Amino acid sequence: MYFATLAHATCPVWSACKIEVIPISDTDRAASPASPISSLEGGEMTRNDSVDRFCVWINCRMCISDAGSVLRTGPWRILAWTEKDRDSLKENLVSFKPACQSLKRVRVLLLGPAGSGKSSFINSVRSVMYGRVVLLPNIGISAEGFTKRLKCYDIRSERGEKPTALTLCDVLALGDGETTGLTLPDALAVIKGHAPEGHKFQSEAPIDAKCAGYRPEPSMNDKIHCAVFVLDACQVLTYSEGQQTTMRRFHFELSDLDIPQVVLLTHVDQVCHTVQEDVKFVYTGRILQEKMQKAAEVVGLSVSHVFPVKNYSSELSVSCNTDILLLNAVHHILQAVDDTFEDYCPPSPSPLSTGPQHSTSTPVTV
Ligand SMILES: Nc1nc2c(ncn2[C@@H]2O[C@H](COP(=O)(O)OP(=O)(O)O)[C@@H](O)[C@H]2O)c(=O)[nH]1
Ligand SMILES: [Mg+2]
Repeated sequence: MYFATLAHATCPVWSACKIEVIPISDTDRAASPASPISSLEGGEMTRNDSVDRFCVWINCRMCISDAGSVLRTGPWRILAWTEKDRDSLKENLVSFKPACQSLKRVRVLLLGPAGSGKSSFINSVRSVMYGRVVLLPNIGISAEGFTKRLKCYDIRSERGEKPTALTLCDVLALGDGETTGLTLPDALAVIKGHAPEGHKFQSEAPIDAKCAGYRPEPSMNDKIHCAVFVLDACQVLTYSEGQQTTMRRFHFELSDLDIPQVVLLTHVDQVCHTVQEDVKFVYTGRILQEKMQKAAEVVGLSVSHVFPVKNYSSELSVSCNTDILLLNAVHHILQAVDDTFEDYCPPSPSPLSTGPQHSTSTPVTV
């Protein structure tokens, strides 16, 4: 049995690829870094030859890639993909309680350009929990974004059950520059908890004390505890300067307020055929890795803050691996909140605890 890798890692076409054929028996792999026993230049192969060899590789390692992507020796991030893993991720969300005791629920604000998949992410997380694809009337195509109001969605373990500690909040899309879409002052009013549920965003009427339902003194639980930038993997290389400036500006201001932030990269099924077939290959190809790097750059965060997801957009039933990718993103969002609030909230009461007291203040806005 042989294991084939692309030695010419950046080459986007078969004809320019160099294939190395490496023995893959356990003893060989354990003994030393695999050394090729034969090496072929792509130009020497027919397309069928290379496909055959990759099939061998697929059988060996369950890892494939598109032409234009790079075959790697394994995923660059590890996720477990069994139903048991999906169920335990789900259970973790159901039983999640914020480490900061004064925080009853974690309110997550989804920010991003129109059509990036913010509303679909909410539907998808609900779909995962209900075990069936949920159809909410919040998805639609419109240049400036379909969502015009602040709408917060509780995430329940099942329909009719009591909500988990996670609430996902949808808002008007970010625009191109400062004159369109969600403005920074309006976003900050939402984040600080002043904007009432259902508030309709209007560029000519910024959120202020004159708005109906304005909360002058929001409680900690009215505020936003994490901002999630939602970017479309198909668009991430072509977002305009204006869009990129807006996102970096939001990132800068939110960081100043100590609001944890992560990036969701959606539409990953549309950039890689292999991932379209099965999202468990999401961390094996080079194309998506590059898109994740670009997404991190666009916002100004590191790649470790970026999580690829595939939203439920065309299918009528949920699938285990899509669920896992979505739940994994949710897990990291909740962890980012706990990591941030750990420094602001008192620790859980422990009768034996005599350690130093934490600050009881919270992030600037909270
Ligand atoms: N293939 C695919 N389509 C998606 C994905 N996420 C969203 N969509 C589609 O993209 C379009 C815009 O999504 P929507 O959630 O309304 O974007 P929003 O404006 O950010 O709320 C809809 O047609 C969705 O079905 C995804 O991960 N994969
Ligand atoms: Mg929307």
